Amino acid sequence: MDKHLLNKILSNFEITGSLTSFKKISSGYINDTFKIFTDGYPRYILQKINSKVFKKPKDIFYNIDLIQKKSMNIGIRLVDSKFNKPYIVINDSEFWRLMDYEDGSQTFNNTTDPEIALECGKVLSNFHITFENTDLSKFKYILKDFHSLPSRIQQFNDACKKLNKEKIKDFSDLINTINTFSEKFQIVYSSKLNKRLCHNDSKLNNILFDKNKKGLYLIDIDTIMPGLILYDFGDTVRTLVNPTSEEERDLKKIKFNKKMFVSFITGFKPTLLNIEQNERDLLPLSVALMPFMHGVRALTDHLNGNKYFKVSYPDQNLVRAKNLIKFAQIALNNEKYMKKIINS
Ligand code: GN1
Ligand code: MG
Repeated sequence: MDKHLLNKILSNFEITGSLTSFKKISSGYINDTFKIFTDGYPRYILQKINSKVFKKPKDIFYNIDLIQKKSMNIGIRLVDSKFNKPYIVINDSEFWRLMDYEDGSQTFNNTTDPEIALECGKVLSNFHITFENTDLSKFKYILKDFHSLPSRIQQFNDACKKLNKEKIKDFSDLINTINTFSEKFQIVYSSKLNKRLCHNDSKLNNILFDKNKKGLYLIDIDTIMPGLILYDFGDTVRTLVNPTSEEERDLKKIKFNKKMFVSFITGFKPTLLNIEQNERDLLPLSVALMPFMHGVRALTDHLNGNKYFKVSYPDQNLVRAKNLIKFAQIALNNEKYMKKIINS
């Protein structure tokens, strides 16, 4: 990315000041993200939406617009383009959006600080209280079957079918684990649970904090669409109670930090008291479901030649898969404990 091109893109938005420098933010697996410094304030976050993943980027803005028309606040402030849209399109297919950068804000890839867990609980609870009783009928499903484990398993099986016998042997342990565990999660898809407006990517590093570590709001708004409370709960908790990130190769470092779970639940109380019993009952299982499903997706992508998630070395998706599936097993061992805390 060069400064000239960035200037060209920025010239399409209503911004204050002019570009002085920029920094690529590399934590996301999908979009291209840049922090933009200008000679004025606010600073900005610029993103190019990955159109291979998001085939209908306009749907993302459609959902956000629905929310904002009801004066519901997601926190994020999109900057209007000079054509009065919250994005611009260049070369016919590249969607770019610009957001105000929250001055002094920060995110965490992993943590063992219970105060942060408490704040995460509050932020996620706040999101769900805000969107409670939202009429979901008008919302677009941005990514079809995004959190459907049955279809993720189907995609995984399709990828396995293309492997030769030698390769199958290399992956036999992981394949067996996936086959054994996937049945445990069927109950999520056979239960008639409430649909709610969900963030659908509520992992720790998508929760924004101010400089004093107070939780602000959820960032990364691409996947806001109807879903189950389990998806959001499971995704936040999996990244919060695990002291290491999903990039860690040393599986011994993967743990379940009980203190973090208790602290998160304290912050999440308002939503916990608000949801139905059948949703509450499955929350502990969701802490295993989400990493399991992400692990299956990462392995599928590895087998397919890393076409979906960004990787910086060839086996990165395999490392993620082993890591995530390992955490899912640990989470299953902690199901009873989580149930006890949730019910207390
Ligand atoms: C992707 O790009 P990022 O990191 O926000 C993915 C999530 C996964 C995550 C892995 C649209 O999100 O589902 O949880 O990687 N998003 C999409 O941590 O596939
Ligand atoms: Mg995302």
